[in-house]
Amino acid sequence: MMGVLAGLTLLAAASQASTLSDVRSKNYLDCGVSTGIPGFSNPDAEGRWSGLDVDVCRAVAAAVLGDASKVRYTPLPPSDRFNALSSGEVDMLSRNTTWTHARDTTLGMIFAGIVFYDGQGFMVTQSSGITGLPELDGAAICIQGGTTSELNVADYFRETGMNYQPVVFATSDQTLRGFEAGRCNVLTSDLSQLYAQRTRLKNPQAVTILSEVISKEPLGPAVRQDDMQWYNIVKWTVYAMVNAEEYGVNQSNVDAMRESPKPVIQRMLGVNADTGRAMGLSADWAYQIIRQVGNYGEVFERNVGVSSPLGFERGLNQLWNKGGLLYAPPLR
Ligand SMILES: N[C@@H](CCC(=O)N[C@@H](CS)C(=O)NCC(=O)O)C(=O)O
Repeated sequence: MMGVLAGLTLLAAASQASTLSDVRSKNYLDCGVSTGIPGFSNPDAEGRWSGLDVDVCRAVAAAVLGDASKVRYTPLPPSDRFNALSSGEVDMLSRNTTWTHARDTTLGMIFAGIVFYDGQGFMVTQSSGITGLPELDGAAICIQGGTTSELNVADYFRETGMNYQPVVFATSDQTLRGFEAGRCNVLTSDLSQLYAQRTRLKNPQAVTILSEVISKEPLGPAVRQDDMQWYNIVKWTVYAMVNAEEYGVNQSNVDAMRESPKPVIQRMLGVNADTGRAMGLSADWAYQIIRQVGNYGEVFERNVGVSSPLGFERGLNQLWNKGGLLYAPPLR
């Protein structure tokens, strides 16, 4: 009897998903990204991906495989992204995806953190003369289907009693081309994506991004619900990047910081503690993230910050002790 029970327990354990061992045996991470949003996940002419969401994939690969370059990127339009995750086609999603209740509870997936606090905004042609939300009444609005943007705009116009004409496209490229071709005077999406799309316009001077937002769009990576170990790995990868910024550890000083007398830094860098073992990782997992990819602030500035083409201020995406919302639980 005992033997049977023990056998069953083993079977149950064996049938549990282990994304970590899959990723280790493939020796690369499959990361689901967008089809192309500059600053977030975007391929160059040689097919090399970069962006804030891409750096989250790279950070997970650094933590798990010790090598940030061991990532395969799968470009996913909004309508395919959740199936790609639940079917196992990708190991994680890191793709300007908003954390919502329905996505967290009905799709077999779970969000592992927030890497960009965003909100839905509107980009308008200057020739439309629109300067604020009340003037959107009656407008034709270009939107990408399968997004929270499509749902929020419907809520907003119902709530305000205004009218609009949705012009819905499947890909971001089509949405932008539709806007450029005059199918609509207004394009709505997350502000991050509007700033990104504006850099791709032939004449960026001819548009304005309105300052108001109509929603909360917390963007972050997501994993499948059936693998708590993997969930912890992705979640703590994001937290390690935020904690590293808070403790002043960055790509250029991380080696010197191994000599820091501060216990919190020693622990984070695996100098005299092993915070990796309980997640199935090596003791230097966070060191590898910081050395190869950087802390959150470095990743933000490089990809979307004020001196990047997108030009975002930190705003809500600043650390909690500098007036923003980024607050990572302690690494201990
Ligand atoms: N954050 C929103 C919108 C995300 C989204 O997919 N936005 C479009 C607007 S530009 C996009 O990224 N498209 C890129 C693509 O189709 O690959 C969501 O999670 O639904």
